[in-house]
Amino acid sequence: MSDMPQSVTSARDGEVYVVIVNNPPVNALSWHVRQGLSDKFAEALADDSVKAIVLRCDGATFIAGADITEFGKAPQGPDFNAVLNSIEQATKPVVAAIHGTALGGGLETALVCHYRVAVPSAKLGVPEVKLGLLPGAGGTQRLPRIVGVEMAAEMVSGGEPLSAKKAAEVGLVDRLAGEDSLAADAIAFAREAIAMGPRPTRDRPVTGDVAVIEKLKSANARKWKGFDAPYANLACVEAATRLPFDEGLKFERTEFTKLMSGSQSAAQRYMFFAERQAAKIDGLPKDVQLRGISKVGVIGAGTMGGGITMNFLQKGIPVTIIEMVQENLDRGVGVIRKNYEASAAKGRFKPEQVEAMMGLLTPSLSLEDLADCDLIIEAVYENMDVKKELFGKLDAIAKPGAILASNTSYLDVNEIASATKRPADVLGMHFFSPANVMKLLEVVRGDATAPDVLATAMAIGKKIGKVAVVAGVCHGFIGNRMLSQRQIPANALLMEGALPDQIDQVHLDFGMPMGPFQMSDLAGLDIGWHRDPSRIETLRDAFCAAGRFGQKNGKGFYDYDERRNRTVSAEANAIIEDFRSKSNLAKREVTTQEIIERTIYPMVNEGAKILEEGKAQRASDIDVVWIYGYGWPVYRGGPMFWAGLEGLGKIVASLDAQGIEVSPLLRAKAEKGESF
Ligand code: 3H9
Repeated sequence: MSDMPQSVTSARDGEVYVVIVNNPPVNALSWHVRQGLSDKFAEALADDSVKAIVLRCDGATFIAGADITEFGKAPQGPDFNAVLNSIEQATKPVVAAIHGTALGGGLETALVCHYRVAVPSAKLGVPEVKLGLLPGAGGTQRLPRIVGVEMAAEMVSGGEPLSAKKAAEVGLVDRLAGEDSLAADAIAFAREAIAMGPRPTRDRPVTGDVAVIEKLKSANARKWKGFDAPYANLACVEAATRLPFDEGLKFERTEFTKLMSGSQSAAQRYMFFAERQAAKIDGLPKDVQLRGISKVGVIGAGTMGGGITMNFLQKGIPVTIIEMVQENLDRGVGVIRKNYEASAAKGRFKPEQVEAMMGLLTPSLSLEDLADCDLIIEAVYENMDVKKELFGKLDAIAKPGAILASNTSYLDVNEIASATKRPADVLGMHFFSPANVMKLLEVVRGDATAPDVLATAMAIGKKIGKVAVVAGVCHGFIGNRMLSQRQIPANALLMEGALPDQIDQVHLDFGMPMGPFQMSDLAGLDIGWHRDPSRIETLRDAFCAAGRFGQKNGKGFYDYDERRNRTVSAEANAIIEDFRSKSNLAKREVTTQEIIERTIYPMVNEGAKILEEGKAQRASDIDVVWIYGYGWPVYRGGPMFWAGLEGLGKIVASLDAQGIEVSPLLRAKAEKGESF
């Protein structure tokens, strides 16, 4: 293998042989790393002058896992498990020296080492479950032999890493090294380990109580609904408690192969890269300089403005929040405090952190107080005239170079920008409610938006923990534009004989957090209502006339109790039936399949139109929007990925049969047998 990259090298420190991995960016276990490990360990073991071995990594991190880009391709290089087994069976003590993140296959590599030394800032975990997988290189069998069944079950099924300190407490790390002296400390530990000798993990007993597995399943039933991987992970840990090691490994292999060949893991691995891809902006100069954002202004202290504000305060960025009347300002600030205090009560913040965050907030009734802000986000009433007037005022107040953003969810950002003399500094930053929780941020690029303004908005989005996606100007941008293509046919289906509960249930079973009518009730049925109960032109008019406004007054498509639990409403269904009977449509049976074809296929079609119009940079960005903004189940990979699983040909045939204008891009891809 003459073209093999030199990603594994070695060094000597007396009787200690040091194996060094260097495979940027994250030292993933690509085929040449496995080959290098195999070669270097063989060399160390064959050399009688070597008494102990240290495995460490160059760069930012210890091994962060298997190389995900190799998954699904023809295998190359030595088998990972074979390499790990040979390390574990080494006749000389092996010490892993861990910094950065030891994740997945990286932690599994550390688990076959006989001892582990880590710097305090290191993190150790098995996040495979988040990729729809399980630690398939012995992790599910070796972890319970080191940290016990309880901790192992929690780690594999949740995927969250442990801090090195915690890892040291539970026996996963044998010694904490100095933050800046890992290489030397690991060598010193290896010298001590010569006397202790090898300690193969496979020979250690499994400890702990297997009952934890059922407890974890019931505690996470809601969170894991629809997912295969958490259960497969737990099945492997359970197997470790009753099977000999090699049998356990076989069990793990079978489960791993099942997950790896299934569509859930394919979707979740796709999303891993989609999320990272979304941060990349097409057509932007590489050397674009970001604008500094050290002070933010938010206009509007309602639900959205307050939620947006919280994101910045949490990252230590001061915010000036503006309202028009004192009472609303006080209420908005009060809600922010209450939310933080509720989080503090749950242990997410210390009380002094709450005070520190609130100390960064400046409430004001005067737009003039935004003069020193670097970024101003408008979150007021969704009305073009109101927004244009506001942006005109901001133009006069904001300092030169300040970024002016609108949180509009539908309106034309170009028109908003035209109200200023600096359209290059204007863009959309569309947050999703609750804005302090939902991870999606649609960054809407206006025709005139300057590259550095766009890049800065994307970067600040990342800084406040959002997954930011670039969208072009169109009604509803990416997410809401597609959402409307779900609501229109859902309403039509009610007129054909389906009931809200039936349609919503199909969406819940699909894995969505709520169906179209639950969402309508949440948003409020009276939005945009003409307020004349005698004028009933639409089903919504009928609901509002009957005083059914949605969750806000406990009555909408469903009835709600004071804890907002919903039940099917006889009254609501009677209103639907009454309205339907006045139409000329005959009532008929509507099937689950029809609900999917009528309400989900048109979303895919709209996504394709968004792509062909260049309003989204790539299909995977659309998927990121739906997963992080609307709770589309990640194991189905977003609407565009899912369309590929469903079959584009099937979707086009159904849309044709429904008389829907099919996107030329969708049709062309279907004809070529492609997916997005
Ligand atoms: C596994 O191990 C299976 C085994 O149990 C069984 C085998 C039989 N492979 O996230 P970043 C790329 S499954 C390939 O932006 P950060 C990433 O795409 C694996 N590439 O940096 C990006 O590329 P680009 C279990 C990878 O500092 C670049 O590295 N392990 C991999 O914010 C930087 O990534 C995991 O699931 C990979 N494994 O975070 C860990 N990882 O620059 C997955 C990253 O071209 N990784 N890349 O966009 C992570 O969680 C984060 O990347 C990490 C760094 C925390 C390591």
